[in-house]
Amino acid sequence: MFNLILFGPPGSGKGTQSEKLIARYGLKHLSTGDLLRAEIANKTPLGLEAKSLMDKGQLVPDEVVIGMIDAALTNNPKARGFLFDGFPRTKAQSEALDALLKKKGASINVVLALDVTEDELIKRLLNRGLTSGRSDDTKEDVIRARITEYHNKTSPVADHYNKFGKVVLVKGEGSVDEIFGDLTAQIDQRIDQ
Ligand code: B4P
Repeated sequence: MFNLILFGPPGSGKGTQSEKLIARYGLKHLSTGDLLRAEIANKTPLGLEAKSLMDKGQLVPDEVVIGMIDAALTNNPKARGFLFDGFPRTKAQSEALDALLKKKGASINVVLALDVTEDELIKRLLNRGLTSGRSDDTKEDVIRARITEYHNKTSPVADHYNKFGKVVLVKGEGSVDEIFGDLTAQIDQRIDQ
């Protein structure tokens, strides 16, 4: 199995690059943001709880997203590997992920961390908010709250995987294709073709 975490702050290009990476490598894409938005669209109790937190720019509780990932790993026993997008977002989530993968005799192969300045993040997300209909992208104070959550709760995830030498920083500014080229160069060094 080849398991990759695409890491970075909100708006760094995780969703954008994930689409291209799964097409290239045939990995199963697991985006907790997409899974949560599907719950919201289906108006499930979990979706309603998640929406109120997401609209404030806060993270949803660890047990909710860990449960989603656990189910997705169980439901895809034949996957050649997984691309984790927007997960893990806390140290507890990263420890839970390591334990879930260990049960499958697997682990995280690499964490590719997209590096983008804060001004650019805010510009991109406000711009997406003009057309996406995503309520967490329309207000600058909510976007800033998401970035603060990232600094406080999510950056420890990189520290966790850095201890195992698994984090590679990739420039996240430039054209989508240039960034894709840098990401694939890192993956190609590590994946069995
Ligand atoms: P996510 O859905 O993960 O959303 P995101 O981090 O905002 O988006 P992403 O990083 O994928 O967007 P992209 O850069 O591709 O999370 C939303 C919310 O869900 C969180 O705030 C949280 O509340 C909750 N949540 C999700 N996972 C959770 C977890 N594990 N634990 C707890 N809570 C969780 O795109 C941004 C924009 O940039 C796009 O418009 C794109 O077109 C543009 N863009 C991309 N690349 C570009 C480039 N190179 N140049 C210019 N623009 C670019």
